[in-house]
Amino acid sequence: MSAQDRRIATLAGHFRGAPAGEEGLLHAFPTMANSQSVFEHVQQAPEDPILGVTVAFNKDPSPLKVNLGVGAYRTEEGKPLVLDVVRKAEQQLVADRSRNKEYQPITGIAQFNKLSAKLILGANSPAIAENRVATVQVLSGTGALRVGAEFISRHYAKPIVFLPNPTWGNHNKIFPLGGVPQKPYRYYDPNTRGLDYQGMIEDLKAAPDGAVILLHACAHNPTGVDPTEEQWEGIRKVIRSKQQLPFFDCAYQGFASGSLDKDAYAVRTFVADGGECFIAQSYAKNMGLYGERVGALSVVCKSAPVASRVDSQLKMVIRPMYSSPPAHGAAIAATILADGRLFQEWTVELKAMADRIISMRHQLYDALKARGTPGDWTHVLKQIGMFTFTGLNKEQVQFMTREYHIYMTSDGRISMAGLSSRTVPHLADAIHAAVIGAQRKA
Ligand code: KET
Repeated sequence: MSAQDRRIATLAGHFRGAPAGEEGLLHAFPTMANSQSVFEHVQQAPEDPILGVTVAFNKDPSPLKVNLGVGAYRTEEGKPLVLDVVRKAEQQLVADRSRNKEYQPITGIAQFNKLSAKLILGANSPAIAENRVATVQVLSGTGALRVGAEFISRHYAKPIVFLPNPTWGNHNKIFPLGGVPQKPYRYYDPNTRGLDYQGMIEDLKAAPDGAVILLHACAHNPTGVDPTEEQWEGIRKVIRSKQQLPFFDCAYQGFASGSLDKDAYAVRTFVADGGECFIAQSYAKNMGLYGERVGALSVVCKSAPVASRVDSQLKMVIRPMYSSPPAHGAAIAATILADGRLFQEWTVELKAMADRIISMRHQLYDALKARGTPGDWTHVLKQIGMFTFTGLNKEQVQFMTREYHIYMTSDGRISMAGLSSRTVPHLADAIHAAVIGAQRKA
């Protein structure tokens, strides 16, 4: 019998099946076909409060439907946008035959890490010059938070995090699962639709010395309410006086004001005082690289030797979690960040996105005024970044989805980046009807 014949004979044996006695025995095992699933008890999980909105939207056949749920930028035509500068960088990468698909280092592309730290801390940052920033490439903003949480749970003496109330809905899942229990601090005042600065300061003062304090670097999600520069100064003083550890979530650099430097203000004032902090950076929104999962985690330390040891321990967190990050998206970002001309083009495209969002704020405000919708809607103009926290309640949101096919999160948050001149009147009609309806009921 040739080697090939032997292989065929063995294969044929597999198809004939096992002898009768053995077969009966195998069927008695729980993971075999004829018994109940070992997962029979598993309950249906609810859809994600944000990404589940897109699931519901996709199922709706109505031509009127608008998705204002997830924070993802859309053009005036309602289409996802791939930045021109991203296409250019991508073409350069594809054309470069010297590139390969080898594994990346555990902490990703070194140049990407350097340039990400520079983007958030500023070109002349002493912390960078002194080599006391440990930066690792991670799976977008979510990955940065998760890796940061696990590092804190392993190496920090006060593993408890205080989160603003309200905050991005994933924060209070990421930190506990990363081993860091969470508590809220006061942030938003529904009466003024602004910052509850006094409440925030009181809660930070009442939090334990050394606690981790999560701060949205700019364009607070979901409220669109940011502290003023004076308020940031007050917040910094309390946090530093209590030796608390600031953890910045920076998912919208450039989206708040249209300027990358302005939106880095809060982070840079904290780093300027020489103290330590964590920074989670995402390129999902500002480069439109959502699905490429491009982000960085920086730990600003007191000295270069500490930063080097922190870097070594970040590797110990990452290696058993996902080994190493994907290459493509971070290579795009690094190409743009490294090339003066591409960087310049990026800032122009970023500003255009931020400006379109601001123009949607004015159009929506004007449309509500024109309809005489009861209430003060100036917060639509004042709030910062991708979202408007409308103040509409869960019932009103359900009404707008049911009657107008407008999809948004149940807390009344709308993504202004998902609106266009074409859909503003429809949204204004829906809000008007929801507000009038609620008044009638009351
Ligand atoms: N932080 C904040 C504050 C944030 O809003 C998001 C995403 C992230 C981190 C994580 O983004 P990543 O894609 O991992 O870089 N927010 C939008 C999308 C989502 O919920 O995943 C949103 O709020 O719609």
